[in-house]
Amino acid sequence: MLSEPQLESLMRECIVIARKGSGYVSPNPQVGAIIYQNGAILGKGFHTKYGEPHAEIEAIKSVKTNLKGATLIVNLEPCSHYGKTPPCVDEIIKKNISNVVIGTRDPNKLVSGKGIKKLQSKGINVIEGILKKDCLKLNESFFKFIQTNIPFVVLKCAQSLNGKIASFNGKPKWISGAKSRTLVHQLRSEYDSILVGAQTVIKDNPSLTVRLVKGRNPHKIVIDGKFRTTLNYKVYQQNDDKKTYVFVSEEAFFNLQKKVKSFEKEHIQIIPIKAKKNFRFDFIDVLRILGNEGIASILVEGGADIQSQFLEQKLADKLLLFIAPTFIGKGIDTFNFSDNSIILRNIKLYHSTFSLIGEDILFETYLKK
Ligand code: AOF
Ligand code: ZN
Repeated sequence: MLSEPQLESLMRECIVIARKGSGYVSPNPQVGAIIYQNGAILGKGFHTKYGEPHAEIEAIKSVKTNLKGATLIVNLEPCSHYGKTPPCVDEIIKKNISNVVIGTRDPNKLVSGKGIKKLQSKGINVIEGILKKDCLKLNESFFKFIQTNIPFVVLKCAQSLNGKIASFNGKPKWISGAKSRTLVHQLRSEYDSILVGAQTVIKDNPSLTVRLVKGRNPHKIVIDGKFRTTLNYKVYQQNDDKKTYVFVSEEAFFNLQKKVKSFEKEHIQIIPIKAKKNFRFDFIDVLRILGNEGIASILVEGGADIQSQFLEQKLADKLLLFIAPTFIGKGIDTFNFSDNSIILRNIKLYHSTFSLIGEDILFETYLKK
């Protein structure tokens, strides 16, 4: 049998090939599979697109020789259910594969543990937990969404050294460097959707599309309690089959029916939400609706009010804070909390890391629920 470092190295490669499906497989997980025998990799495959064959099937298809005695390495437990495709375990058994090495169990109730049990019942040797942490991180959106039907929420902010996202005067300007901007476009191409507030649409007029890297566009979501935005903004230019949702207060929805109709004519979905004070929402209502739409992940790109509300309402899963080596004069703070305690004890962070992206610092952290 393969040694632990060998298994880890093969699993690392599974993760690399799994990522090729990023942006196309959601709400399914990213999965990569490798077939190994007699000291060599015989074949590889990954889940390429939602509804298409699973990684294991692609890997098996890529090998023309007999697989008796071979080892299959895969970052997620092979499925045992009939979904859009038949069970992977049946194909593994049929091909007489002897060993299956797994990164993590599949949290999908239809599969969890059952895939492993079925393989073992046929005498297949199963090893699980190889690079478990990395495999969990690879599919963090899927893991949350399949268990809760609530999308995985990532807050992305770019600020100066003195904690500002923009100055009071002057045109909107990129604060972070070129490398960070490219990375943000990469993230847009990976997450299912991007969310911004009306204030950001009006002030910055962003397109919220993917331009700096090759990849598909995300769905667009605008939070606009008073329904102030108009069709002229770039965010409402439709250039592919991706959807645009605008969440407005029930009050604005009923008072501005003509405007609602004009948006709907452009295939933009206007969704009324019961608002609280100052036209603010309980974001869980928004997340539930988006979850039912099959949106598994959201990249929140601003502004300060929206980001702060996600944190205060404990609905963010992860924060990506880009810090550029620059100072901005009097301006808008990155966060604008309503709570005025010295320390917001309600917001708890874990797994914080720092990295350098060009000249910027990227602070990445997770939020405890
Ligand atoms: C695997 N390998 O490559 C993937 C798996 O509707 P289906 O048939 O595509 O099934 C989707 C479910 O299958 C998904 O929720 C997850 O539990 C599992 N995904 N499993 O063995 C794969 N993508
Ligand atoms: Zn499968």
